[in-house]
Formats: sequence, C-alpha cells, structure tokens
Amino acid sequence: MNVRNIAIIAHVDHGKTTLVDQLLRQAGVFRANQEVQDLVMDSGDLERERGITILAKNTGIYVGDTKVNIVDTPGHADFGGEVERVLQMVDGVLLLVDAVDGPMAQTRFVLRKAFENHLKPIVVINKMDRPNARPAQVLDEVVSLFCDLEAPDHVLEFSVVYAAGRAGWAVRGLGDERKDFQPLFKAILNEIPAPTGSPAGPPLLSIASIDYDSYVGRVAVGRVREGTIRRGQTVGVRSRDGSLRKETVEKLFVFEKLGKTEVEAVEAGEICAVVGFEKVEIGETICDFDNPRFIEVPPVEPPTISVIFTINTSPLSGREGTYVQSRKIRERLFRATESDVALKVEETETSDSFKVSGRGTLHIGILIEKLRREGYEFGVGKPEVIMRGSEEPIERLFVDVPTEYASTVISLVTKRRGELVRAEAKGGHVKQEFLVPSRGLIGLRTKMLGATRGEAVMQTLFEAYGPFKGPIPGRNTGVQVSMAEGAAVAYGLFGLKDRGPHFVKPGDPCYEGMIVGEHCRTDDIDVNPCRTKKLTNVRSAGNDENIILSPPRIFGVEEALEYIEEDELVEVTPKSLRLRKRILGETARRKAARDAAKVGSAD
Ligand SMILES: Nc1nc2c(ncn2[C@@H]2O[C@H](COP(=O)(O)OP(=O)(O)OP(=O)(O)O)[C@@H](O)[C@H]2O)c(=O)[nH]1
Ligand SMILES: [Mg+2]
Repeated sequence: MNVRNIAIIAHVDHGKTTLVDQLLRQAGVFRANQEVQDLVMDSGDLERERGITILAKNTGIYVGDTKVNIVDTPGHADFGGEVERVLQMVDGVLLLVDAVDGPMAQTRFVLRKAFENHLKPIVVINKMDRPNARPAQVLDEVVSLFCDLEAPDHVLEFSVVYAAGRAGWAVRGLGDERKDFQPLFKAILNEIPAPTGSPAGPPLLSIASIDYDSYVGRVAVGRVREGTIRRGQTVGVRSRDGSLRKETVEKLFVFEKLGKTEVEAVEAGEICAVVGFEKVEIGETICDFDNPRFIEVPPVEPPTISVIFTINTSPLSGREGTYVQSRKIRERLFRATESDVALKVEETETSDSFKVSGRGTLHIGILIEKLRREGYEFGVGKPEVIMRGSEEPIERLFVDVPTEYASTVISLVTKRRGELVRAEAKGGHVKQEFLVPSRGLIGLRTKMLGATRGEAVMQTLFEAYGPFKGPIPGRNTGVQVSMAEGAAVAYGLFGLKDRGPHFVKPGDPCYEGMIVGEHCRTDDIDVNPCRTKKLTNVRSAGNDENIILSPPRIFGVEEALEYIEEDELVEVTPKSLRLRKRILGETARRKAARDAAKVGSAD
C-alpha cells in the first residue's frame, strides 16, 4: 500500500489545527452540505474552551490512491511531551511558521525533536493572507534556525511551501496562482519518504500513544514498522524493563477521516490502533512472542515542575465533589500518567498526598481542570521546580515589547534572577532574550502583562539545568484570611474594602483559614467577611442592599496555582476554586509562623 505519515508541528497558534481542517475538506472528507465546526480536531472540551490543542491526534486522508496519515500536535511548550511521543510514528513533518511572527521558541523545540527522530521536514510558511506577511525574511530566519540546530545534511535542502491554511491554498512560488492545496499535497507525496518495512512476517510496532474508549478500553496506537498485524493474532508485548507477555489482538483499526475504521490486518507502514491489551504502556513494543524484539525510542524530556495533590481537608470537603478519598485520587492520577509520558506521579510519606510532576503550570493546570470536571475534589500546593542535586532548571525567556517597556521588563526579570542575553530593536519593538531560573517564571506572566499593559508577548523554552541562582522574592502582598465560618456578607466585605481586593462575593461560603482577599500590605491579616450589622432599634439608611462592592477577583486554575505561597493551598472542587491557608486555625497558624521564623533566624 502507498502510505505517507506526517506530523504537523509548530509554535503555538501558528495554524496547525486550522490547516488540518482545510486538508480534510479538500481531501473530500466531509459531504458537500455537511456542517462542520472549525478546528474539528480540537475535540476535547478543554481544547474547545481554550482554543488550543492539548493532545496530539491522528487522522487519515486519501490523496489519489495514497493514504496520508496526519498527526496534529499541540504547539504549547507545556505539551511538548505529546509532540515527542508521536514523532516516532511518522517519516516527515510539516513545519509551520507564521508568515508574520517567524520562528518562535517552540518552533525551535519541535524542529530539534524532528531532527532527533531523523524526520524529513517540509517548511510551510503559513498565514500568508496576513496583511504584513514577510515571507522572504521569515524564510531567512528559518534557514538560520536550521543552521543553529545543526540540521543534518540530508535535510538542508528542505522544500518550502507558502500557504494560507485558513483560506485553503498553498503555492511553491510566491507568484503562483493561489487556488488550493494541490502543491502541498504534491510536496507531501514527492518529498516525504514512504515508510519502509516489508509486510511479510510477524508484526513489529512501538506504542506511541494510548487512548481510552469507554466501550473497548485501552487503545494502543503506533506505526507498524515491519510485518503485518492481524485481528485474533497472538503477539508478544515487550516492556521497557525487558519483560515479555503474551497478548491477543482483539480488534484493529486504521485512522480514516475523523474516526477509526475497523480492519482485519494492517501492514508495515500504516498507523493503527490496537484493542485488546489490558495493560499496555507507551514505549512498549508489539512483536513476535517467540522471537521478541524491542524498539528503542528517544527518551522524552523530564518534567521541570511539581505540585503536591492532597485530599481536601477544608470544612467544605465533600459538598461539591463525588470523589474525595485519597484512594480514588491516587488511582486517577496514576491513570493519567499512562497516556501522558511527560507526567510523573509519586507517592509521598503520607498516604493522603501525591507528588505530580509536569512540564509547566499549564500542563498541571489542565490535569486539575480535567479531574474537577470528572467530579474529583482535592487540594493542590504551590508549584515547585524540580532540582537535580544543587542544580535548578533554567529557561530561555523571549519577550517582545514596545520599546517604552523594555526597561520595565528588564527590571522585572532581573529581580527574578534572570539575565539578559540578547536584545534586538525592531520598528518600535524590542525583542529580549533572558536566561531565567524556572522558579522565576512562576507567576511572571500575570506580572509582565500588568507591567506592560498587556503588550508583552512572552515565550519560554527549557534551556538546561544550572547552578542555583539564589532566592527569588515571592508574592509581594499579604492576604486577608477569614477568621469566621459562614456565608460572606456584603456588610462585612464592605468594611474590608480598604484592605485590598476580594476573592469572594456575598453569599459565598467561608471558613476559618480561607483566603478571602488580598492585603494591600506585605503581611496577612485576619478578617471577618461574615460580619453583620449590629441590630439597633433605629433603622439606619444604609442597609445591605445599598452597598456597592467591586466585583471579586476570580482565579483560573493556573492563576491560582501561581498566586499561592508555600503555606497555602488551592482547594479544587467541581464547582469552586478556593484559596486557603494550609493550617486553618488562627492560633496554630500563628504558632507555626513563629516557629518557622525561629528556625529561619537560627541559621
Ligand atoms: N490570518 C490567518 N489566520 C489563521 C490561519 N490559520 C489559522 N489562523 C488563526 O490562528 C489561530 C490559531 O489557529 P490554530 O489552528 O488553532 O493554531 P494551532 O497551531 O493549532 O494552535 P495550537 O494547537 O494551540 O498550538 C486561530 O485564531 C486561527 O483562526 C491563516 O491561514 N491565516
Ligand atoms: Mg492546534
């Protein structure tokens, strides 16, 4: 069979999923009158809500009689693990680069990964319809990126296609007629190598991803490297520790259009989904049981950040969620690692907490968001970077701001132990590059946007582990901590309005130790948001209905994670996100703070 396997890779928002939409349309996947929503591959709830791709996904189209398997990948750095694991399924990549923005942080990351996997790239300069498109310069920038990454000789002669994914056209030459994707289809067929491997003999395939299907259970996805895999066949599954077990292929699927089609057999070259293995993991090899082999794949980059998940110990625990026990949370967290190679879950000294490590706060935030939607309730601590001995992760931070904010950005980043390594002025804007400890990046985005009136565009890329750079100041304000239990009252909140902005509104439940607002000073204060007016015989004019409060500050998951300090937690339930002190009782909390100060001053 004639097959091509490609992945679409790029920096976030450079138009991967939109391009796949249009490829599907032009390959005649949809009926003429079929209503199809945009970004049809972004099928998860969270993907739709946030407009980003989180999981890599497979689809297959026919170009003439050639089957083209396409893997759409996420562009956000936190989901880089997804890109890494799917690249082993393909023989080539479409590297999309925005015709205005040019190559960005994640372009570099994904291209490096493509080279590590020996993949042939086709460069697609995309979004050519943007009014200030600058294809020639962008191409120059891509060439320097190839050189920077020491592109292997065989890919130095890459081809270039200019495209407008959303409008549905691609051309090889800038002067060519812009009408459809034929030039792109041709480039894929002519330049991406056909997969090798003979269909004769037993199958050999490495599992690149695991999906769940509520009907059939675990679905293992990979490309058949050699031989043929058949329904009903008995095969060996070799795991990374070298052990081998016997399994039977219950069902087999190939990817077609927006779904999977069941088939009897899949030959070398094709990407398939295998059902019937109860315990199968990413990185395992399906092979001949009597003559087992193992396919080594490049290791994925390790996580850089971790948080502690605990059971919810707030007085409101169990009111809004279905699953609150540590056993349930444990089971769910470990299950998440089975399909996400960049996620790691470990037990801690207590049976009520688990250490979850990932690539960044968005990576962890999406996991939290998924769990709360499934009905889980739990507490999460402040994100911490993962040290390696005395070394800490350092990231390269790229910031693009109008020149007037350049010094503001430098002062903000250097306070967080960042070091300016490059600055380049271009038409009223400055592009700055820093090396910053990952610790310094936690919470930086909000501060940066605040300090530059939302003008800063920032991206990060993991650089290397390096020597510890010294302490970084945390949040520079204290918080208002409730000392009362009950519903917040307008009167009580109004009395506190000069202390700082609130995180709750009248009627919201509060408890002792819950954080109900920010304090305008650096220390915490204990407040009573439930305080009601003393009843008097004389009715006063200002009753509760007349009180006008400013709307409370509402946190999203990642924002809450980045806001809290070490002695605080985010309480997550399906309905609410609350911030709280770890130690709820006022007296115990004060004592703990005193003890900590003593230890601090002793050394
Ligand atoms: N002008 C223009 N905008 C485009 C084009 N293609 C995509 N966009 C817009 O760019 C934004 C991002 O598009 P997506 O297709 O979601 O980008 P993506 O690369 O899949 O993003 P991630 O998966 O989150 O990395 C959307 O607002 C699109 O409408 C294009 O050809 N021209
Ligand atoms: Mg996408």
